[in-house]
Amino acid sequence: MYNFSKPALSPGVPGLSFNFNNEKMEKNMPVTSDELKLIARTVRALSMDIVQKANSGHPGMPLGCADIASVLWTKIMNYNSEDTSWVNRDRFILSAGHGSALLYSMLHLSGYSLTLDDLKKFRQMGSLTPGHPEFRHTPGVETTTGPLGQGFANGVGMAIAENLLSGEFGDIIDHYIYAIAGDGCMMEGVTSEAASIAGHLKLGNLIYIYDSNRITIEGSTDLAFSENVGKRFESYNWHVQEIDGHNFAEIETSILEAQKVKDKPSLIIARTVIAKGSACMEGSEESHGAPLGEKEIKASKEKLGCSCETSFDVPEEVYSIFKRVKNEKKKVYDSWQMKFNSKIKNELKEKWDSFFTRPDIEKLRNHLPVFEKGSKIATRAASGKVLETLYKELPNFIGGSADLAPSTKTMVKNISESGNGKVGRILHYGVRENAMGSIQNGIAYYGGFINFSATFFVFMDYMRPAVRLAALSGLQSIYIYTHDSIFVGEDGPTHQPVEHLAVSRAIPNLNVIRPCDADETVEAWIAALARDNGPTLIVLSRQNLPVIDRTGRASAKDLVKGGYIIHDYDTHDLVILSTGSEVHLSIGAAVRLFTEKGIRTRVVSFPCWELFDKQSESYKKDILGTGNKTVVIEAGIKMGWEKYAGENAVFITVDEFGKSAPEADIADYFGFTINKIFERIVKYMA
Ligand SMILES: Cc1ncc(C[n+]2csc(CCOP(=O)(O)OP(=O)(O)O)c2C)c(N)n1
Ligand SMILES: [Mg+2]
Repeated sequence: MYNFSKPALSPGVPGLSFNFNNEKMEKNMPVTSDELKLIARTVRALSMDIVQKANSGHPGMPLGCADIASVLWTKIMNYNSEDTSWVNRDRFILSAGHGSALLYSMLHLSGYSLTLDDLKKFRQMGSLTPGHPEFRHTPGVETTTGPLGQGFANGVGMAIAENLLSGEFGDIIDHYIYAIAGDGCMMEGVTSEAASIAGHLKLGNLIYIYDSNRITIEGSTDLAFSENVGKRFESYNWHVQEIDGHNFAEIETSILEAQKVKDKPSLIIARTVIAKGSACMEGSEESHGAPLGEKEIKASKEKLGCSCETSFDVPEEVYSIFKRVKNEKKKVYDSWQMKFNSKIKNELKEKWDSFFTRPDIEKLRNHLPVFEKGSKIATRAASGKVLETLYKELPNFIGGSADLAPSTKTMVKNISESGNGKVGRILHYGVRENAMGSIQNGIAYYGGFINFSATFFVFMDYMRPAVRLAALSGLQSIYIYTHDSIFVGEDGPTHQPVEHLAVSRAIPNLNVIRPCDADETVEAWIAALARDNGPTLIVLSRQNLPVIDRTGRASAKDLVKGGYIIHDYDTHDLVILSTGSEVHLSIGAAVRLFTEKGIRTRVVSFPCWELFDKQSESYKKDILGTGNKTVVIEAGIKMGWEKYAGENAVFITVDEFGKSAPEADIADYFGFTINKIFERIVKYMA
């Protein structure tokens, strides 16, 4: 049990001396504090019932944050539950995603398409109320959360997007991003990275409330968390306040105060009690992740003054308060629409459409770079050339690197850049891959922008949680991962990805594209731009690669089929499946095999498994060939290739860590030269 007499976690944060005047505030309130009390009590009862009915879930957080949520949804946030994609709505993120019962209760009460019946199906198959909030699944849910800290960082991405959009369209975009984050979020590393960059960028539109109940699953935060969070955030350049999270006036006043701070993100440390309002569970970690039980719920409802006989009981009065709230909010919405109609529809229509309609890919094609056949260029450099076009042609195209822009080739001249206190279309994320992925997702959740991030492929490990969530949430996040194999060379095995292609391909709904040359790199970008319901990962070489002469060969446009024949004879004795920098080696070996040994080798360029899997069975059969002799050539682990090549294929792959040595020596050591491939195949065919 938590000792309530303990001092607050972050005592003495300056700038906290409010002069609360409840009476005065009451007069200005469209919702009175008695009404707030009734709402919060109802939310508590609902949340207890939701979790109890499912016999699974997290009641502690919803009870502890019911007061904060009641103020946010009635008196603070602008939204229209009937137009969930309203561009200028305030965003709300439940970073402490385990408190989903709270979010669902609030969405139900405030008029979103979420019925009491939906709440009764919490955590059940196919329901609108999954265990943790899921974007694109439940109306009103802005982000997928549950992995702690992700929501916190997503909000930073939203704040960046809001900032850029208001830079383009003026005060037609002027909303806030709110979040509730718990002790767990505050401990996660991704939060520190995201908070650090948010403070540096001076994102004044961020207002985060920290549910500081000092309880996590194992018990008191005394076990593992003793820093002064307020001071920490102050040093990140955040505006910090500390309040009693159960005092409506303090909640409201602190948020209004935070709204006034334009040059800093705001953290409101709300001292709360987990399971507040329950009969015997207040302050107990046991309330975190298990139903309270019928007996405790009955006693708690009695204590709160709710009806104890029925569950899912929402007093008519609560619905009627929310109806009034809805009408008030509708006025704000309507006046915004008027402003929008006069300003955007007349003056800025074309520009607006260029943000909010999908790019015309065929038109874009005409502007994309063309590469000289036979010349040599690293695919990362080819991607850099593509970026120049994209930045120029698409005003809503943004992105950045985690301090590796010169290496990932993601710097483009004469484009606005982020820096101290400003956002730009080129984002300098600093050395923060972890937050970069999650911030990028936040931008994608927000809408209106197409955005990419860039780093070395090996450091994808630092952002895998975000990549996974982008795939789960169907976000158009584009990842540029360069230095894609052992051919990184002298930097050695720490910098040489080997298992990363397999790891990436293992994530459902993620398109992993490893282009073999500059032309395929262009097509990889086109595929990524055209895909707006899921992320795309483009894996690029550090080293120069020949631009394959396509005369008499399939066009690189066939990349869209995932795999296609790039070299062939009338019939074939074997098939090579290959990707990226190994494709030109495969073609080189195939030519020698034919001229010196009469062996006819089909080479399949196989840049994207996921796109290939979507092709017809007959196409796949045609490409993979009729014989049973297959060789896979890829500078990564073999895992997964069996699916296309069969168990008995020859795998020229890298199933160990790489080496620190010059590129040519590495190629020779691991068998990735035309000579070595030739010899290996001759032996195999014999
Ligand atoms: C990245 C991550 N690690 C672990 C968990 C499992 N988990 C869920 S809630 C939680 C404790 C969170 O504590 P807090 O945020 O204080 O929530 P409270 O118990 O106060 O509701 C943990 C460890 C998770 N969801 N995400
Ligand atoms: Mg907690």
